[in-house]
Amino acid sequence: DYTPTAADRFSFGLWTVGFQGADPFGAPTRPDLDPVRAVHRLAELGAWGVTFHDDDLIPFAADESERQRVVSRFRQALDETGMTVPMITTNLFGHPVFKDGALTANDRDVRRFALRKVLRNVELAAELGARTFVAWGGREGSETDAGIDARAAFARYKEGIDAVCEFIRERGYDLRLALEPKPNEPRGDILLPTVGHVLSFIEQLEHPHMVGVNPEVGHEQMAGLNYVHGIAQALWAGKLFHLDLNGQHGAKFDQDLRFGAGDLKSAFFTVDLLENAGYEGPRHFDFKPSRTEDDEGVWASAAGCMRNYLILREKSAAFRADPRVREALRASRVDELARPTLASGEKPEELLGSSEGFDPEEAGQRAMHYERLDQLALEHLMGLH
Ligand code: GLT
Ligand code: MN
Ligand code: MN
Ligand code: MN
Repeated sequence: DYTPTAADRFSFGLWTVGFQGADPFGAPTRPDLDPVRAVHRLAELGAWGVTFHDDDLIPFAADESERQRVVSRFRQALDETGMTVPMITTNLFGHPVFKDGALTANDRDVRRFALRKVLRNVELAAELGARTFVAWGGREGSETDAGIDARAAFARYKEGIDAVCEFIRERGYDLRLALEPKPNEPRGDILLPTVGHVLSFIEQLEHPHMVGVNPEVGHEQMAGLNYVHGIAQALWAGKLFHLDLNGQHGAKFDQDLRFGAGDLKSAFFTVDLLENAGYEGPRHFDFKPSRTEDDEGVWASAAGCMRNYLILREKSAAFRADPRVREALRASRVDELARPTLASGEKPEELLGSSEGFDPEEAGQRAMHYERLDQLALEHLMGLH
């Protein structure tokens, strides 16, 4: 059966199961969800971790005593259930003060307020033992290029992330940052729109080793990109610190469907990659239960995320073990790509001088046999093998 356990390292944002169903055209369809109840319900379903924005737990306007009361009540729920807090993130998008961004807002006092909010939340992350601090720059962007000096915005973005890293180092916290790309929504255009943009931004930082990427399935797919290739590049660069699993149907608004809904074939190859590449981070779900659902539907969709992951994990293992698949992989020479192009010690100069009797006409006629391989993958996915 597909019952999740702590060893599967499944985690959920409080804002996922707590989503009340408000959208730009309609009011909430579900009542407020008590974070303590969310912890208990998620634990019962077999989740291992819970994640949250500061404001998901502590009301934006809370004073110090309310803050302490809320946090200690939450801690008690963690203790009772054995749930962990692997990741924390900061809400820098909800309050009107952030309507023009946070770390890259034109108004300097807004930037300073945003940075204080982040630093305060870093303290909470350390207090709760989180190892990853996600930064999704949802409002860092613009609707008009006239309104933003984009080069200055990158300088301020770097300044903000550098300051957070410096703070973590000075406090001696065991915490890494993961920047989450998204191409648009809520801003017309968001800075750091894709995995690739984040990877290149990280190279400009003062402490690049402390910063990685938090790629979300739907966000890459909104940009028409291949999520599997995106996380593969992040893994290759040693930068897949965390990830947001969900579902999306192509390039349209951010759907945040439960994992497995949307592009199922991509979900299959996502799980196949994570399970075979030695990814050891959390399997974090960032989805929104549809506003058509009641409380029961919320938990059914959360359970569905984990169940779909476990089913796909089993399908991936069966696919890799199938002798026909192994044969088809060989026929497509997939394993040959792992072999370096140059011989060990061979110089490009020597390559230039060697024709090797290679016949491009003959090579141009070789078939790759991907159709057969892909059909086998589909048949495994459809439950035939
Ligand atoms: C928001 C966003 C998500 C991010 C969250 C982290 S907030 O729900 O749509 O993709 O991961 O800030
Ligand atoms: Mn996300
Ligand atoms: Mn999303
Ligand atoms: Mn979202």
